[in-house]
Amino acid sequence: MNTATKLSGFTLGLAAVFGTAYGVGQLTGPVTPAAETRHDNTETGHTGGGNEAGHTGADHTAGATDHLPGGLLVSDRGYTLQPVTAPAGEFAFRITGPDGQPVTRYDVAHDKRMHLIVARRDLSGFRHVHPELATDGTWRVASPLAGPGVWRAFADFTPTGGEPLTLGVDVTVPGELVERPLPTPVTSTTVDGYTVILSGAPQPGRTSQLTLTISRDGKPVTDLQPYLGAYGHLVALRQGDLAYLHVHPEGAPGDGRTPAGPAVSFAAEVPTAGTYRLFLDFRHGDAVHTAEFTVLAGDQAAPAPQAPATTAPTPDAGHGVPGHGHN
Ligand SMILES: [Cu+2]
Repeated sequence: MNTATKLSGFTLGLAAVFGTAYGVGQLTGPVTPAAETRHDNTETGHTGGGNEAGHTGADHTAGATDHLPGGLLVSDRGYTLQPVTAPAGEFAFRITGPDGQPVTRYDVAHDKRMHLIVARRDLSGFRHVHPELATDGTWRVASPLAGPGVWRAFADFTPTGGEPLTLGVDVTVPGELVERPLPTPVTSTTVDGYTVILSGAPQPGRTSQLTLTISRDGKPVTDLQPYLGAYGHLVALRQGDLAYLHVHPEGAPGDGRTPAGPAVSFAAEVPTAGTYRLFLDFRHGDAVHTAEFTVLAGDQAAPAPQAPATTAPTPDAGHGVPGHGHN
């Protein structure tokens, strides 16, 4: 019934080649052979714990889940994201730890102990909110799920004594579903009266600089307000499986070299070619605004603006060839 839920168990290498999902184990984790060999990683432990910069994915000795983008797994390294029944208008969940008990101790990262990001499976409806932790380990927040659809909820956190994790789970809000086609790629967008221009293009497997420049009424905004310890926060979601990338800004407010706009730069690395939706949160006028962009990474980005980014077959690449793929 809910086919979207079955998309969550990607194997990264296969995703790059076929752009499509293999069979997955839904809530129990991936069952592909490649993934099975990875499970011993969780048992042998992580000697690299505390290496907060170790998210580049370049270390071949690391466990396989280290190679996966965030957000694809509902359970990883002993930690599991569990939605909890909540009153209407509220969203609640907990994280259980390796001992099966709800986790109650978290490290602060980007000013918060828990970042909850939600988006519909069609990449609409993005929200980034900060739930409150109850003493029993339940996180609660006014529901950010704005309307019917299949949503992906990402919990981005660091359990005290553990490594940073982003777990993801599908949540269905019943009602009449309105499909929203992904907007075509552009380099300029407007939100709440601000114009945001994107320069730079993400390249698979290596770091690219993405710069977002913010203006209002034709004037550069030079008094951005810090938000979560930065002048901007950028989340990228991959179309197709909603792989989650939290991109770190270059520089920080108060470091003596990072201006408060109009440009905010990020070092971004996307794992594969594909279509991504970027969500830039920035704060100005005591309000947080979110600018959204569709971007193409890799060979799909080579030709000038393609019409709908979702279906265009690329004749020189393997995908799109009739009869290619499944058996
Ligand atoms: Cu957050």
